Parts: sequence; structure tokens; C-alpha cells
Amino acid sequence: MTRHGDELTERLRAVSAGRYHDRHPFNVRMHAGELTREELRRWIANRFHYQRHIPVKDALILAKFDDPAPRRGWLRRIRDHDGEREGEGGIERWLRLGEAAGLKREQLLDSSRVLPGVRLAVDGYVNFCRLRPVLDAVAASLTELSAPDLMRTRIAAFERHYPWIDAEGLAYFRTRVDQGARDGQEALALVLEWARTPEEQDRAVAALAFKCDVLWSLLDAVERGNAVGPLSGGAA
Ligand code: PQQ
Repeated sequence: MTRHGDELTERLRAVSAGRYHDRHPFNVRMHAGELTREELRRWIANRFHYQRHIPVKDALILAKFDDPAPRRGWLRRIRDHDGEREGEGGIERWLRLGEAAGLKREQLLDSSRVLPGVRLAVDGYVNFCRLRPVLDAVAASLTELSAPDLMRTRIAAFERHYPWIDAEGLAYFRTRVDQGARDGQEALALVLEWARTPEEQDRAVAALAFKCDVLWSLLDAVERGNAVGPLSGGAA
């Protein structure tokens, strides 16, 4: 790798090391087995809001590519989440995780449990990818370089501390270990290719920091729960 590539990779890794949500108190409690059933269900229902918007933001990024090769790779991400047909893909696997945890899929699909702060965090990420140049939007996805380790920790924690969730419900996380690693490496190669000037490199680092903040804010809202008052229609 070129020297500029090494330096930028190092800067990006430093951002993740300091700000990635694996260190968020809610995740720390999840991994220690300290979450109640209700807290876990709240997390699953709210994280579904994030999951279902990932292919939307990926479609916005797709439209920014000029070349077929990155478009092909990015299209695969949308397929990973949406599946090739009904009943397949990451979104379906997340719905099954919800069911394994005792939630009805309608409770996830109707967004009735989505907290205001989660809505804003997800909107923030989608709009960032909608409005920013392709370099920034792709760099924001680089949290995925850290996600596989977190998935492994999470799978072990669920198996150990939350056996009431059927092991089959964990298929989402198992699939994401490899998908996340591959997606992260592909996105990193693009960012290293594109971010040549100091200004571009600063933008890539800032985009990753922003994305870490999105994930952190989402967990802040989940941790706080419904203390701000009932959600619209009292559906919570
Ligand atoms: N991040 C992206 C992205 O930004 O394109 C896509 C995903 C993540 C996923 O599909 C995930 O499942 C996912 N999961 C976690 C997690 O559960 O902690 C984190 C992240 C991430 O780091 O952005 C993603």
C-alpha cells in the first residue's frame, strides 16, 4: 500500500477505535448480559428502523457512481439486505430475530416502537448519503470495518446470556460477519483510491466520525427508552 494509503487507513482506524458504538454503555451492558427482555426488544425494534434504511441509502450511493465496477459491488449490498425474492435477505433475517425475541413482525414493520432520536439518527445518515459527494458517503460506511468483531462478541453474548432468544434468530449476525468484512474492505479500497488530497482525506475521516456519531446517538435514544413520553398514537 502507498504511504498515503497507510496513513489514511491509520487515521480511519483511530476514529473507529475511539468512537465506534461497541463501547457505548448500552452495548457494554448487552454484552455483559445485563439487558432486560424489554430493553433487548426495544433495541431490536429500533435497530430494524436502521436496517430497513440501509438499502435506501445504498441506492442513493449507487446513483453517484460513474463506473460499472463499484456499482456492481454496491448493488450486491442492496441484494444482501433485500434478498433475491420474498422471504430472503438481511431485512427478513432481522424480522426473524425480532420474532425469536418475542416481537411480532407487524410491530417492527409498522414502526410503532421507533423512538424519536432513532428516527433522527437514521434520517441523518440517509440524508448525509443523499447530499454529500460519493467519497463522503462511501467513507461513512467504513464503520463496517469494525462491525464483524462486534458481531462475534454479540453472537457469543446472546448465546450465553439470552438463551430465551432462539439460536436461529441469530442468523442475521452470523451472515453479517463475512458480509460486513467484505463490504468494509471494498469501501476502504475505494476511499483510498479517491481520497488523494489532504482536504479529501480530512473529509473521509470526518464522514466516518459522523457515522460513528449516528450509531452512538441511536443507542443513546434506545438506552433512554420511552422516558420522553408516549409515542404518537400511544402505540409504544
Ligand atoms: N453499516 C452499514 C453501512 O453503513 O452501510 C450496513 C450495516 C452496518 C449493516 O448491515 C449492519 O448490520 C450493521 N450492523 C451494525 C451493528 O449491528 O452494530 C453496525 C453497522 C455499522 O457499523 O455501520 C452496520
